[in-house]
Amino acid sequence: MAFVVALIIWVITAVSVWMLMDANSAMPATISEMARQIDAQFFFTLVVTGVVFVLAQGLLGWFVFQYRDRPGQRARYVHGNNLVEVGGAVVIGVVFVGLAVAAQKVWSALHLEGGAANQVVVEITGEQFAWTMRYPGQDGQFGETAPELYDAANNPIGIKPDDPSGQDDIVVLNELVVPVNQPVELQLGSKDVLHGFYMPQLRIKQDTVPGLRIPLRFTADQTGEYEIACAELCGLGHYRMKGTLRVLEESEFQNWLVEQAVQ
Ligand SMILES: [Cu+2]
Repeated sequence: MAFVVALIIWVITAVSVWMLMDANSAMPATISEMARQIDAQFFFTLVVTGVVFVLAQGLLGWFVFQYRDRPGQRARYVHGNNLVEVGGAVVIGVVFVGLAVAAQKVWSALHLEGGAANQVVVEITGEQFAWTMRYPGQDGQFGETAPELYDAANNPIGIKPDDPSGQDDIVVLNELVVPVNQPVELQLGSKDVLHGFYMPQLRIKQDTVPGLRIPLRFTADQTGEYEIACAELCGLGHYRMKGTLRVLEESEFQNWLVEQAVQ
């Protein structure tokens, strides 16, 4: 009986490892260096914790079998071992702090290291149930906005008509267009509730919060069309809150900007 229990533990362990490896290889393709670094970070964490998981479950099964109820063997009581307990806690602490410190590099590149001279800035505002993208136009300045000017059909984010820096702002619904191999800074916000701005191929998922502007940076290195999803259950229409990320060649991107400005 003890052997059957041990076997069940080992089988569950093996199936878990197989499922995680399978899920890991089923990730969508990456289109930025940062996305690949994030994947590497996840994979490293998975390997470290996976090895510990297999060792711990293997030992558990072995103990179940080894110390089963059998004739002539009396129960043994252990009242703890300070060295093993403190040592275990220290090793676990070092592993977790080490993984967290290693991940800071990617995190800070995503959130803190902006300001490249040639960066494209796009403001993104989530609302039930759409994404509004705004480009600052020729002057590089976003015009001021005011909630009382919200007008779903003509002025979804309420740009003040009398602010000159807002007059050339380009507003696009549900479509984020960026040039390839050029740094992009997003400024994420929300009009109503929490939304989750999610671009799977860039491994970027960031909640948008009313009243906050959250910066995010990425540089896409492959042209193409990719999905943008809302990753935060934000209301009845959540399922249809999606957009498209289009990564274009630099010249195509400039043409697109000109086309948008004419409209
Ligand atoms: Cu949403």
